[in-house]
Amino acid sequence: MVVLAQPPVVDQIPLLRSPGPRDSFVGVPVVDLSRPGAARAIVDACERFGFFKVVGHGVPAATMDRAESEAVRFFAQAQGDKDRAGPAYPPFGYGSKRIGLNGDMGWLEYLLFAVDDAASIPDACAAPALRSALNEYIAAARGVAVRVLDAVAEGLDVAPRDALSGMVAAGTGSDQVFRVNHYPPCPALQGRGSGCTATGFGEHTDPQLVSVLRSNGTSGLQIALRDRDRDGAAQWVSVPSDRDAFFVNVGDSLQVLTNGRFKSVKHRVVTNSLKSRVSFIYFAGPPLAQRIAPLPQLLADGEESLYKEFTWGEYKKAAYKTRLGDNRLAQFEK
Ligand code: GA4
Repeated sequence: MVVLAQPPVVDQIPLLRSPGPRDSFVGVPVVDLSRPGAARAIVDACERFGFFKVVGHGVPAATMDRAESEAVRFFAQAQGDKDRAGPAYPPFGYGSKRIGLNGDMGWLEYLLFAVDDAASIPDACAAPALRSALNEYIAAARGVAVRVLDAVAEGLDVAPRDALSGMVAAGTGSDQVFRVNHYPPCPALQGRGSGCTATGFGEHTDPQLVSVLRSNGTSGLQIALRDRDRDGAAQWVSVPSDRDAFFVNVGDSLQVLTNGRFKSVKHRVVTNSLKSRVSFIYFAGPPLAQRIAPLPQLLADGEESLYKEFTWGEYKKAAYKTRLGDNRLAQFEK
């Protein structure tokens, strides 16, 4: 019998040029949620970058630490035990390397959860200690998303102030998703040249309203600046990690609700060749039946929506038919 050697798994993952120290982005807007002026600062950051860092959030370090150590414990298990918590599709659970349903691959393993209205993951989805640590964390992350969306409404002078946060708050039937990503170091890259790294999570925008991310102290997250370089190429910059802060992404739905005044931020994660990265992302999606259209108060006289009408449920269904890096909003532009 002839046994054919499998190509190394890393060969199935798109390689990227490694970010150099010059690419570290010192200009990430920092918003202190506990200070007056936060609403204005958030709107400014959403307009310029679709991305910002949140400090002064009041979420106890213990909540983050407990969730992180339970997640690390989960990923440290034998592969067979982790596989028993999967697959991630359908509907939710443990996944490794495959992202979505259409062939995207990344150098990561993850847990993906549907979150119910009480900000809890389903009972069967994780062992009790992990579930309880994650539920506490998810409730806190939802709180941050609600405060951020209240601040967006305030900064844009939209009434009522819960016009956006009301799509996510408890009791609204919002469509929330939570994921824990683990990016192991990628030793197979050593020897391929210092400029080479693997894609952890390929470039994409998030379909929801906003996403709230927190990671351990390992770098890897990059965002694309709104301005392209002189050759028209995306300018990727590395976001310095901060385990005490949250990072907020504007998603496609908030882009539409602001009629393009905010743009969803393109982002990706590259592997760190030496250190594991663990990140938590809470995706604040509206209820499935929510109509996604520009808030009337944000349209100037005679200004029309740039987008065709759709509900969040319709957008989500369309999103799952796309590849990660696709421009998902393009099919809804007028
Ligand atoms: C990107 C944001 C969230 O991680 C996610 C992702 C989802 C998935 O991993 O299942 C998608 C991706 C995300 C958008 C396009 C589709 C669906 C993978 C993919 C190729 C959970 C989400 O809601 O949309």
